[in-house]
Amino acid sequence: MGKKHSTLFKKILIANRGEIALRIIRTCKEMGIHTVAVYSTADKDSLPVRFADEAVCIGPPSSLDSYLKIPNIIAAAEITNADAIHPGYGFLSENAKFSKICQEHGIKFIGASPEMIEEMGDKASAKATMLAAGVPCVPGSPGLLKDGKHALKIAKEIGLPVMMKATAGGGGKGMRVVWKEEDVEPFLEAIQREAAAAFGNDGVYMEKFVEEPRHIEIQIAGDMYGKVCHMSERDCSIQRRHQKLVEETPSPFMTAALRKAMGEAAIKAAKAVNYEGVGTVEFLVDKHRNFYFMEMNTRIQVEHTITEEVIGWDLIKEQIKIAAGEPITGKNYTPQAHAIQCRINAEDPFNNWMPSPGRITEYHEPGGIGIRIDTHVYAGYTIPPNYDSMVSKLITVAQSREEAIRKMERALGEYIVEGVKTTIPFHQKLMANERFRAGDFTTKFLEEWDYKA
Ligand code: MV4
Repeated sequence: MGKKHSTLFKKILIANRGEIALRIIRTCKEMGIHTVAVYSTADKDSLPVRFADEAVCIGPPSSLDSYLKIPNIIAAAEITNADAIHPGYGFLSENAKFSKICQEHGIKFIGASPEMIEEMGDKASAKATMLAAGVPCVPGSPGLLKDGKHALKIAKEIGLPVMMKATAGGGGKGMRVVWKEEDVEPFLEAIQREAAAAFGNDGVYMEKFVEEPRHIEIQIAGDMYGKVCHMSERDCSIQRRHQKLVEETPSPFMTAALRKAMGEAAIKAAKAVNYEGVGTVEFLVDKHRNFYFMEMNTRIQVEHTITEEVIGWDLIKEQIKIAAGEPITGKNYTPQAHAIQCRINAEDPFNNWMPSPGRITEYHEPGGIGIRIDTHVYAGYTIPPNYDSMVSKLITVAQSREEAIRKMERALGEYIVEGVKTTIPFHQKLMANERFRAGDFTTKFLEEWDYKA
């Protein structure tokens, strides 16, 4: 796949918006690559539009008519003569059809091949591939469940509680925990129905339910010469309804032995599919430090920043170089510092996380050593109601976890965002929480913690 010689791109179109579009433009500028921003009419006054070399309007505010509208994006790339497209995260970043159409138009998609996206997007087939490659997986059904009787038989074999998951799901969609035998059949039918409607695929598989797991993921990179390396882990256990709120590296739960084992498993996973590009292998980790493959993400992730801060790599630059056919070093990395990211959203954490779009009337960013803010907002900017509500990513990096937390408290205290409600007060409460400070949390932490008290 791709060109064997290492010519970097002349012009990259960024098929995204917000902070990640700006983040990609910044790296392109540093690499001497021209940029094309695409934007919906809701984003005409955005910083990516202002800072890109060229900008093309691709439609009205609705994502379906703009950032997800493949013909408009391809037309923008052709008009501007872009030789590559960077999809960022979300939108078309893991869309096999888009990756294929880019290929057919001779435009390099800076992401996974259509085949890879399809294979990793089908969770049961991804799991079978990983199991065959020797990557630890949660014990469960070999492939899809045939019917209720088959499901009940397997549930009895592995023992309740079990989880049934739609093979086309992921990120928390199309899955249920089963605690009672009599629920196996009706739950299976419900997931099948929901999955058929949501994904056009009613395949469901089963696995043992891992109670109170941590979500720990390994950042990897692979090149077209078969070299793969890992950049250690990120702990993303602080989530609400499958939306990550805080990420950190290293994980407070990590040991040298676990990092080595998980890093090796992630590399095995990437090699099993000849992975090319930067990616993430997600694992569930139980209280005994058993770890299990969960999903593989073939995109740059929101939380890539903390890995950059502790490893010293620009991961967008790596993505671009790998896509252009450059080799990677193949060396594995261990964090040399501690980084934490708080996602600042325009939401009201004290009113059911209600979105709070609108005009930012006053804006002041914290600064000083060890502070990074990735954002596209500014004083006077209006957050449109049409997209996700992320305002910024506030990242601190320090020599120890304790220092990174103290720095985050200091930074949150200096951060002024007025005109919209934000999650800043929530993060302040979290940073002060004893269990958080002790690193004693799982993916159930936010459900259990009464942060309003
Ligand atoms: C699980 C699990 C427990 N046991 N699988 C959630 C998202 C999707 N990627 C898989 N997920 C889970 N799969 C088994 N066998 C618990 C979750 C889960 C979870 C995982 C990571 C982070 C947050 C979570 C919140 C609820 C459930």
